[in-house]
Amino acid sequence: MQVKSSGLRITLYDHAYETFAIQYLASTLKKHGFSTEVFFDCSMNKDYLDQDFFLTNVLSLLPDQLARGILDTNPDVVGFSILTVFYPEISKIMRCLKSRKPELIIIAGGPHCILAPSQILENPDIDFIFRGDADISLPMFLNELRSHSIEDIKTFSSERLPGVANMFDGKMIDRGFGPLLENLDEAPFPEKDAYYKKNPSLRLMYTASCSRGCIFTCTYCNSNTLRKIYKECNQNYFRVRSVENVMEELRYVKAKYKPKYIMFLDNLFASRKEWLRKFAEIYKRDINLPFFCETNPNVHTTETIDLLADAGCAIVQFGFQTPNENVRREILHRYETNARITELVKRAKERGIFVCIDHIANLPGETKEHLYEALDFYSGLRPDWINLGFLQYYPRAEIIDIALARKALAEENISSIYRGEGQTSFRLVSKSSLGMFYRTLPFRFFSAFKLPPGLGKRINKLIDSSATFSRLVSSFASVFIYASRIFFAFTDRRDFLVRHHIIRNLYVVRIILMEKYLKYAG
Ligand code: B12
Ligand code: SF4
Repeated sequence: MQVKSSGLRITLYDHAYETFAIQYLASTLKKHGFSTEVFFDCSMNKDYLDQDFFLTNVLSLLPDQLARGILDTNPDVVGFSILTVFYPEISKIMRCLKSRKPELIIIAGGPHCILAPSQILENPDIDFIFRGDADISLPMFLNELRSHSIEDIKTFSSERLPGVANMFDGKMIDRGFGPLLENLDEAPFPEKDAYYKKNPSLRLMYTASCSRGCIFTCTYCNSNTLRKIYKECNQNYFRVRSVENVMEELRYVKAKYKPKYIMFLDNLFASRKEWLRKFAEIYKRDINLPFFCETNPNVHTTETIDLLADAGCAIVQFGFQTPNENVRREILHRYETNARITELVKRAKERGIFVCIDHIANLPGETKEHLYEALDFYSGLRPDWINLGFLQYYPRAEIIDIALARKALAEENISSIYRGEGQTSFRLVSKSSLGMFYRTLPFRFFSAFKLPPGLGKRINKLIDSSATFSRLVSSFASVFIYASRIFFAFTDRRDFLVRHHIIRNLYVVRIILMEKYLKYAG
């Protein structure tokens, strides 16, 4: 079968959030002259899937409704970016697409394709996957598709189809990893119009990316896995755009979309002092909008925190994960000290920045003592917010071996991790031996870092001593935490993220009700 040689139509699917991969690939394909659409699925954020089945079902389009929406764009090729946790959901959409239009070519990329290619290619609905960056390899692939049959392409060499893998004669043809775009300034600015057209509230907060990859070695993180993979190919996965290029984008979007805030979604924002110094000066002068950034404490000092504050940083999010230095070093391979994080948080707060800390619970070998230690530490540190997450195992992550050695995982859990079914969400974690403790943990954390220290300690003691109070907390903690986060968002001017989240989701509700119960009903 050969796809029509001219007018090849590509639709890229995106969901819930604005995915940079899709936004950059869409603009790259347009630059290469391909007719490209983005189908933006506004369903309720699917990372809540496991948290609230009721809301997700009511506020998500069904896979067949999504397939119909995608097919309305009349594509020859449909592309998906797959995060591990979303693979089961996405495969349902693919199934519906293929059953409605068997000749459709389905391609996929993103972390799960890179990490679990053979498991993904077992899915007969997927024709090709892309491993690694596709800024260079996707246009090459589509050019081949313009002039060759898909059966021919399936046998092509890695010179013609770098980074592409597919099944042929029952075997996986693995062509390695896609070449990296070494100079990120060469990428066109990401596609935003399709997103803003569908959900106009998104234009209030422009999301931007100044870098790709990371230099650190955290055992639970994909970026570390990718860094190692590309190192083996003698390529440097961590790349940073020039300040000039970032500013050119921001000046353009400021004039075009008039955003109120900027959200920088890098793994490692401003990892180099000279870059940040230049950024701070030009950003303040030309952009001057409050911004959010996420970064690693190891690349910052009080001096760079000052630069962030001078530039107009309103919210900074530090990956920290646990205050137990041994656990952090031995299990997570993170080498920052508590002294450093304390110094940075203090300085950022003094400079008026809203400080969020990431904490990961349910680490291999975690005990109640570790959690009490964390409560104590946070009650002294007093960040403005703590994002409490529960460890999620991703394929090929080093922490899998550590967890196996410490018997926190069993061999039989591994295949479900590779199938994208290994979620350790709050619901599942709460069934573990520390279950009750974990169920009360969000409230315990909240009491420790947000309430006056004496009160926080008393509440934590009460949870320990009274089974009734503990049950009450575990039942109502999430509602309470959400409500208080909303309260703080509307009383703390800097916390624009949550305010934006609420506005965005109000639009989402309207869009979904229209699409689910009117446009694609029946
Ligand atoms: C920015 C970011 C976010 C942002 C934006 C979301 C997004 N999906 O872009 C926010 C904060 C919203 C976010 C949220 C989440 N994220 Co996130 N995020 C990132 C981060 C830091 C950078 C991604 C990025 O922008 N890269 C820049 C783009 C251009 O590069 P890329 O994604 O690698 O894509 C290239 C290739 O992979 C390939 N490609 C990708 N997709 C496709 C599709 C096709 C068709 C093709 C051909 C090629 C292709 O080509 C692209 C261009 O070269 C990564 C870390 C990382 N190193 O990737 C984590 C990461 C992707 N996130 C991750 C996770 C788990 C999440 C959450 C599930 C967390 C949570 N529980 O809430 C949510 C899910 C949100 C969602 N619905 O997608 C994990 C995924 C792990 C995994 N194995 O799946 C990562 C890898 C971090 C980690 N922990 O290791 N995230
Ligand atoms: S610093 Fe962040 S992005 Fe980098 S390896 Fe660690 S967790 Fe991943």
